[in-house]
Amino acid sequence: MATVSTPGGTATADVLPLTDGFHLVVDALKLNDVEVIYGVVGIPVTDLARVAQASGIRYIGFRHESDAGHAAAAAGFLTKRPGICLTVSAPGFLNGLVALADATTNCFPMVQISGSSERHIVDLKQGDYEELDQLAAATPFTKAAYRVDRVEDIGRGVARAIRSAVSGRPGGVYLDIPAAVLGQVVDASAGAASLWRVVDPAPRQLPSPGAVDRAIELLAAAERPLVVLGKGAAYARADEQIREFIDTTGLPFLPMSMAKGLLPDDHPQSAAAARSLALRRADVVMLVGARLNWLLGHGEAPQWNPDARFIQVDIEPTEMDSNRPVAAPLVGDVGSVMKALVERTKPGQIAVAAPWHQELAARSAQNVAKMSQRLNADPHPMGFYGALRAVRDVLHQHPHAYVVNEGANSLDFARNVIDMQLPRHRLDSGTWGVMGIGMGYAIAAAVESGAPVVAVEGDSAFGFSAMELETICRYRLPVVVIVLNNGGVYRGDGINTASADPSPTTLMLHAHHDRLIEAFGGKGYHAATPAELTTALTDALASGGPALIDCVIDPTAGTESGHLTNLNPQGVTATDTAAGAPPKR
Ligand code: ADP
Ligand code: TPW
Repeated sequence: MATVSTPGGTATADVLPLTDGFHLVVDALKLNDVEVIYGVVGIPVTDLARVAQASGIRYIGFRHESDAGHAAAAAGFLTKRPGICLTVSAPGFLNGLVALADATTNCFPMVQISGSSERHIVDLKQGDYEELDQLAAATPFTKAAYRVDRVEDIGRGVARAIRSAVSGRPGGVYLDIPAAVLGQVVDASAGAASLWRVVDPAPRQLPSPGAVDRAIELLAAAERPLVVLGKGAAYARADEQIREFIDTTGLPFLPMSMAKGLLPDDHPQSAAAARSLALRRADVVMLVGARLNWLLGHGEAPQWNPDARFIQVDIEPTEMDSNRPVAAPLVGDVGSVMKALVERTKPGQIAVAAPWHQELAARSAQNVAKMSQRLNADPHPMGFYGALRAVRDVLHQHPHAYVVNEGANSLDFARNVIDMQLPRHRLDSGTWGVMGIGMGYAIAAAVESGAPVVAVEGDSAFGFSAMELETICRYRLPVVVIVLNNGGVYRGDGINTASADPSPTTLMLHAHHDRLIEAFGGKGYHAATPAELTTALTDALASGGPALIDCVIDPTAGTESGHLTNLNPQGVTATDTAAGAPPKR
């Protein structure tokens, strides 16, 4: 039976101790090991945050629910437990919903707990304070959505939300708790008895031996096998099993962006520097916690070998065959599947032919040489590569630092330039390519790990969550934000030929983002050369406190939509043409 906290009343012999909905929600969360809540307070959840804080749960108060939600989602990815986001009714709830939907899309476990208005008034649309049918609104964007209508169901609601978020394919869960339920007072012992701890919320899921052997046989017969590691593999925390499988088989592997560091980026079997060749030539591809979605060109030619055969390791059975036929489905959790693969592979059964390794190694060497030319070119004004070389080199001295990354060019270039040594240390815009995850993810990484965080941000991307600099300073988090400032969405040289207004992609060219953090007592830096950036980042990391480096980048650097120009439909009368911009593909 759970112990229960009370709203401050003292029990006497003739008065039964009482509790209420606020305390029961907090007790239920504590019972299920929740340590941090990310949120924004207001009616009707302000007391929930206070009670949580008094109970020892850490409450991190944000300036916008979207950022609190992104933080909760990142916490879910980093800890393999549901990140909790707390929002107020209607507008606050809706602000959080983007992050909840994004968590579902990214397969991160998260629970958004929101207060809501009086049910009977909402349901008859009588116009209550912040009236909205939140359960109905959340349902299409979530893995599961629940409402607690009676105080005695709080324990059940929390248990269902937690299990739904982390079991099977993780995702975003909505838990609606109307104000009336939060304020309802009940007998404390009955309240305590209504709570429970979820047993084994994310049970292991083992593949059948036949399915494992089928995959091994396919790999054994391959001439040019390839393993693709996705963020599901990073999330699974099966680091040892994955390492053992890759090391014992000698298979080349390709990490998706958030799987970087699962095996170190300088691992000899990494095919990252020969990515396009690897995709185009591989004849058997094993996807591990990675979907064959747009990020992998749906597995289709010309990016892929049209005859490639696929093995897919995924906890979600319906993911199989979503894009290409899967010849060897391995439905299960990554840890169990990789362990079974290691156990059932006979010594020497999977051997990678030397020519394939040589082909990949030769292309990698070529591409590394090309990349180092770009990195060392040092144009004036500074371009993305010069800046990112400086960031990469400083981060080599700080392998434990977390890297958060968003933007278009800032994302595409940094993903390739900044190598990772440790699993789950890189967080980025993810499956949807969302701008605005930056400060929320950075805050969660700092809060959950205590380690330094470096957020590499496009100037446009940064703007989406910039006000959370105040949150970073208020909690004195070890976050260093680098704004790659080229004065625009994508580029800073957009031209509007129709009127005196700035072009749609234009932002303030000479903005000093460093002054934003100074408003809150953080340290601001301004860097216009790689050397200045090196000094600033070194100093900022040494200081351990919040800092922002405004890094001036050539406004003509980068391309519209970064590496996604092919997805960008081109209008016939585009007025926002950037002078000298390379033609869109
Ligand atoms: P990426 O974007 O890195 O390619 P995706 O987000 O597309 O990765 O894919 C992640 C996949 O991992 C999802 O299909 C999800 O079902 C799967 N997944 C998440 N957790 C696990 C786990 N513990 N075991 C197996 N698969 C998992
Ligand atoms: C929630 C569309 C994709 S990338 C981007 C936007 C607005 C910003 C690119 O400029 P930035 O980066 O950040 O300065 P860089 O390095 O190219 O200069 N709203 C949301 N998500 C997305 N993806 C967009 C808009 C977009």
